[in-house]
Amino acid sequence: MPVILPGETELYALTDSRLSLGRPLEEVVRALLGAGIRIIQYREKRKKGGEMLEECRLMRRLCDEYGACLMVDDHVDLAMICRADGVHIGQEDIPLPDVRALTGPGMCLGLSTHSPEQAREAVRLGADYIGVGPVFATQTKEDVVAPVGFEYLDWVAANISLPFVAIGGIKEHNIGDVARHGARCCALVSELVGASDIAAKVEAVRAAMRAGMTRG
Ligand code: 3NM
Repeated sequence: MPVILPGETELYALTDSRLSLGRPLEEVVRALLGAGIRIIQYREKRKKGGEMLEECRLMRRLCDEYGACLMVDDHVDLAMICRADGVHIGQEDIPLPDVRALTGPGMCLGLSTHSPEQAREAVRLGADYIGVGPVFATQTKEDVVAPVGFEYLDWVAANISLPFVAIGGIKEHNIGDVARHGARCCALVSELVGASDIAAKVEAVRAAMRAGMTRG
């Protein structure tokens, strides 16, 4: 199955067990995939490698079942062992060329960026897509840079030809504005995994995003 890139699908979900209202990973991920999410990133900051690997393997099985793309945050080793479709890295992680040297050309590599300089560098380094954020303030990511607002998003939409995903504080009530500023894919953490009815939330968020695009 070919890797699905941001831009080919509107919503990109990330896991976070601390925000999932105590529900098991399988329940949360099945709800997301069942609601039509086609890119999902395993993102856990405080678990041990063994537990993370088991969870990545579970997500690989679920993504195969639903025909979805599995990304792993930071951990290139886990991504390779569980046969993820790709790895997402941040500015302070192992540099992209070193990750590429390990994975080979077949894996999708995403890089978080927060400025035009970082976006240009991501293109030069051969990222497959970039993250653009945080668009709004967020409590979900520790040590996050100040919100970049729409200014950086507008710049990326006008100047960068790579697929990109907007991230950071995106909710049902503001995703229409993000779409109007050129985002064709948005990544959400707390809004989706923290919803009591995940399927209903995915549907509402998707509808709000489409409404923003058509008003664009
Ligand atoms: N990366 P929420 S912001 C994982 O700006 C992540 O690169 C960001 O969580 C970036 O949707 C972020 O709950 C957290 O605000 C997004």
